Amino acid sequence: MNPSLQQNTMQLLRSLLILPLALREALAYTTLAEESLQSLSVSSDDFSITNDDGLLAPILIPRVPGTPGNAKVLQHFHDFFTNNLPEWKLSFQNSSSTTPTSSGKEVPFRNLIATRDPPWVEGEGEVGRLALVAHFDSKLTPKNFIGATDSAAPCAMLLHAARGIDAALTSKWAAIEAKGERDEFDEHRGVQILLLDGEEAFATWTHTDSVYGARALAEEWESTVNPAMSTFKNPLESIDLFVLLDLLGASNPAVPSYFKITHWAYKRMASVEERLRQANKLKSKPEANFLWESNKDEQDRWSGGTVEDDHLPFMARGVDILHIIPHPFPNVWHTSSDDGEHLDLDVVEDWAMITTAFAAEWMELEGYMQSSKEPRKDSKRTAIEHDRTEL
Ligand code: 1BN
Ligand code: ZN
Repeated sequence: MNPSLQQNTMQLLRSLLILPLALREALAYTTLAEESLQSLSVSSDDFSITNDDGLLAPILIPRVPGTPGNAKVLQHFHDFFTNNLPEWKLSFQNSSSTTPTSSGKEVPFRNLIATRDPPWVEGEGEVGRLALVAHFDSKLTPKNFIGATDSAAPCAMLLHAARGIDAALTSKWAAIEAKGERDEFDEHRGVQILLLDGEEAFATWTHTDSVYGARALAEEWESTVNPAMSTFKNPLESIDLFVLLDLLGASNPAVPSYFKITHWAYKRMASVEERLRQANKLKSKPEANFLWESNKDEQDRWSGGTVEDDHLPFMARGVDILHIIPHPFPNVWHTSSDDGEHLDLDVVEDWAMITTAFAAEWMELEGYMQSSKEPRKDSKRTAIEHDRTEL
């Protein structure tokens, strides 16, 4: 058989093998029960704009790529995972590029990747992952720009989500191993936090002056080959869904559903928001839900891809994207007023809770979200199975 025909045949066989899993995933998911939603909490200390021991305050500094502020924020992320989440595997992906303002000098860009996979998964290529993504660099101008919504607060939300699901992942995976069920293929699901550098343009946003870190990472992952016969041939294919948070933390955000292809995922997050509101777990009282476009249909306007951002190099390579960015953008966007003082901290905390609950549902953690190591006995009864085949 000629090599490319052989490759296509292998691809087809692999797709056929994966199909039952994809179908099963598409058919139903288990929501968090009311009791699990009630157990979620967000500490205001984490999102205080002055608490240096919190998640957010250390990011509220200028952090232009290649500057000491950028390195300091990266160190904050590294320390957070090392001190709180030792089971997460950390790696940096480094690149460099000249920019329109660097006078021919190379500027370094460093992305941080934090990954937690089931303990029995050895090596790459057999685990599909939820990627939760935000950029941590700040814009060169205006001088001393902080970028609190852009994207310090989203980064802090992701740290919160990682910590919020960590113990439940440990409990769930330990229970699976104890029951000897580790070979059930649908449990090969991991989670990844991508903190990306160099999203902002240095001069004017163009395809070459923007998303430096995301471009380098997507390129590298596309050419990183997993072992022969792997289910996923490279780390890009391992991404089940790329959830990009950006420009979050201002009052009254309205986030549309941008992509028809991932509208089902948008609806899952919108449902999380609605259930948290019903359970009185959210602090803000907006006129409409943040995620207000659940009921959109085929005929409506889908503006997917028109808001340029870090997802572009991934989307161009076939990754499914859920873009959580408000439209319109916050009033403070790219101004000196995008600072800690202009954040709506109720909204910030609400996004942190929504993101955590969304990740918990994605990772099928119902029954494991309490601090106890044992799954709750009633989890099967209280959780609701939802059909997500329809748009
Ligand atoms: C989002 C936050 N972006 C930059 N900071 C991307 C963007 C740039 C979106 C220009 C629209 C225009
Ligand atoms: Zn920006």
